[in-house]
Amino acid sequence: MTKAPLTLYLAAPRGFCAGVDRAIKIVEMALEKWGAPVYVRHEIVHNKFVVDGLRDKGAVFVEELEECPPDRPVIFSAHGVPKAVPAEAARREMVYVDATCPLVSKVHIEAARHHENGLQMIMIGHEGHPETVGTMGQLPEGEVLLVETVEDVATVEVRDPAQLAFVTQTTLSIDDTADIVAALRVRFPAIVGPHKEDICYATTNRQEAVKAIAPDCDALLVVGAPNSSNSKRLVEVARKAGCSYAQLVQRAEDIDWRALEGIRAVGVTAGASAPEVLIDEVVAAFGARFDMTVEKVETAQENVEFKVPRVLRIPA
Ligand code: 0CG
Ligand code: SF4
Repeated sequence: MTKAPLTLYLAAPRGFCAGVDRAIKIVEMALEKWGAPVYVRHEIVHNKFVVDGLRDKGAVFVEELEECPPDRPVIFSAHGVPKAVPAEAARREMVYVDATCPLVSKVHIEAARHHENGLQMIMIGHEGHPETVGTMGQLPEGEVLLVETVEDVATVEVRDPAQLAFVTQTTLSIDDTADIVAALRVRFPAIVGPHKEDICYATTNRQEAVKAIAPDCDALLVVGAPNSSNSKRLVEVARKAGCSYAQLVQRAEDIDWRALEGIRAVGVTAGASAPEVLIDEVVAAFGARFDMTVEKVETAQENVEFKVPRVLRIPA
């Protein structure tokens, strides 16, 4: 049987960002330095394949610090933690390594600075997401108000409109966040905040790359996990940019081939926590079924790298 022709647009940048790369390295280096088990509070990054691989090497994943024995090292995930978590680890005299992405830590510092200046904080983010919990947890309970949508802006009750600042989650939709920030600036003209928002370079670049390919695609697949905020945003961006069939897949076995019957062009990208081997697997699955031509579409180049914490760079 002859295979149908298919153009596969491979977005770039896609996949691992510098913060994810660093967080995974931290777990690997901690295992080398201290041996197994090393505890990790929350999935180090939101990807089952990555987590399973580290578990095989001796990492133990837990949700709360209380689940860790005091005599084993613990690592905090890339998404960040409330201030109370390292404080509690220190109180228990635990060895801990913070794998919070430096770009998330930057937002933590911003929030703390505004608070010190007497400003009430608004956080734009998704309720319950670990990054939002971590950033809000930099300040005392009740000091940060959460805003998720433009509608929330209309109803949020602030102490003093003249004494207000905002920060954002790093993995939001650029366009939706711009609308929320604009609504905040209309309702609270004195609000202080970053020039645009706190969305990171990796989130920005992956969304831009999707926008470049989506209009030409009959379908677009985002390799990523259902709990990965930045990956889910890529699906939404693809749909908004004109590709009505955009889906999140964890790996090739999740692809619904019947839904893809008759397509001539497919887009493939991946969230910041999805390893390249899973993208290769998805591309290979298309190659097995179609007479495929791969076209790489690169909209930006990335050369960001973050060092691992010093404790892991010095010998045991
Ligand atoms: O995109 P979120 O914040 O959900 O995290 P993920 O682990 O998927 O990727 C980057 C990080 C940290
Ligand atoms: Fe850091 Fe952005 Fe990657 Fe999150 S998505 S780990 S903020 S670089």
